[in-house]
Amino acid sequence: MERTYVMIKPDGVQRQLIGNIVSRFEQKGFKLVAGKFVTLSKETAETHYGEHRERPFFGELVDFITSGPVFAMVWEGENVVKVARTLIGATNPAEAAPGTIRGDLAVQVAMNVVHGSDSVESANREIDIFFRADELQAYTKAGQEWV
Ligand code: RTP
Ligand code: MG
Repeated sequence: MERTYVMIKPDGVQRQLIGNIVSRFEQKGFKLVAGKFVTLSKETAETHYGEHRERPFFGELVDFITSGPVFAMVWEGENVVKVARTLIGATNPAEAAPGTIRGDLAVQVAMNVVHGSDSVESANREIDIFFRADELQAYTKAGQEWV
């Protein structure tokens, strides 16, 4: 089954939006298989966002994502990488549709409350950065047959 990496950023944690965001993924029908509350080191942040190393906002992005704890998660389900990105909404909250997480809960591009992997390859890479294999839980989610 497909998996994706989702991370509630320091702004989402500090605004007490963890429950709201986790709820949306649960209600959609995805299964939480791993979660942890961590503060990223500069090295981990630079590895995670490595594709943006040459971008002008890279320094600010790393400073922001390391500024406080994040809530790191792995979600599992059919087509979960793509659907999670749809639930999250456009990168710039000003362009994110109402009903999406960023459309409903954020204003600024730098503080857009949540990260989601952009491809299956990115998801596998990012899950490996944040979780050991034995931190991913296997269990039967009630109601699985309905979604
Ligand atoms: P993320 O990786 O955090 O899920 O966001 P994303 O895929 O929607 O967007 P991405 O292009 O990967 O950019 C990563 C994060 O960098 C910040 N950003 N700032 N100032 C800017 O123009 C700018 N552009 C991007 C955003 O916080 C974005 O989430
Ligand atoms: Mg991205």
